[in-house]
Amino acid sequence: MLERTEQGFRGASLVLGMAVAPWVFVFFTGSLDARSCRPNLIPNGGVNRCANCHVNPRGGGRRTSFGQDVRDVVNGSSCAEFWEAELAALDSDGDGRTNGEELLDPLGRWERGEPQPGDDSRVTNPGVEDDPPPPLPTEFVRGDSNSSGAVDLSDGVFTLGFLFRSERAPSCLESADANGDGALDISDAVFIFLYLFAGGNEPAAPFPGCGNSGNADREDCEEFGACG
Ligand SMILES: [Ca+2]
Ligand SMILES: [Ca+2]
Ligand SMILES: [Ca+2]
Repeated sequence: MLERTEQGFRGASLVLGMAVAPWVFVFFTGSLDARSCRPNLIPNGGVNRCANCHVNPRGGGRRTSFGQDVRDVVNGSSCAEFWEAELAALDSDGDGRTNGEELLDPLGRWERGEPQPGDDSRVTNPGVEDDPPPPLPTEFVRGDSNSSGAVDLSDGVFTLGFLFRSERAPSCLESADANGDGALDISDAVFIFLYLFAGGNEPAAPFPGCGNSGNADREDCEEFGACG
C-alpha cells in the first residue's frame, strides 16, 4: 500500500515536472534572450558585452553605473532600441568622458544595424572609471613645414628661416623633415627646392595627403593645422 502511494507520488511529480519544466525554460531563456540583445543596441557594445551594464561580465546581478542609467530608459526586458543623444551625453561612471565618447558615438546617432563607429581598440567601458585611450598621433603632410595645406616655395623658405634666422619654429617638426631622414637640417629645405624645381623625389609618406609616418617613436608633431 505504502509502496503504491510512493509510486503514485513519484508519478504525479514526474507529470507535474514535465508540465512545468517548459514554462520554467521559456521564462528563463526568454528573459536571457531579452537581455542578451542589449549589447547589440549600443555602439561598439560587442567590445565589453554584458560588462557594460553588469559588474559580473557574464551578465545579470548588480549593475554598473551605466547599467543603472540604461535601466532608466529601457522598457523592462524588451529589445527595443534605447541608445540616443541623452544617454550618450551622460557620463555614467564619472570618469570625465561621456558614454558616447567612450563608445565612440559622442552624439548618440548610431542606430542598430549600422557599422560600428570608430576604431574598437579605442572603446572604453561607460560603466567603469577607466583611463582614456592614448591620444591619436597628429596627422601631417611631409614637406609642408609651415602647415599651409600645400607644399611650395614658402616651405623651403620657412625651414631655412627657422634653421638660420631663428624665426618661428614649425608647429609640427616632423612635417619639416622633408627628406624623412629623422633630422631637420638644410638638406630638408634643399629637398623641397629640388622636388619643386628640379624634378627631385617627392617627400616620403605622409604625402601628399594627411597621415602619420607609422613611426610613432620618432614622430614629433604637436600641431598641424592643415590636417585639422
Ligand atoms: Ca564615462
Ligand atoms: Ca569609462
Ligand atoms: Ca631631414
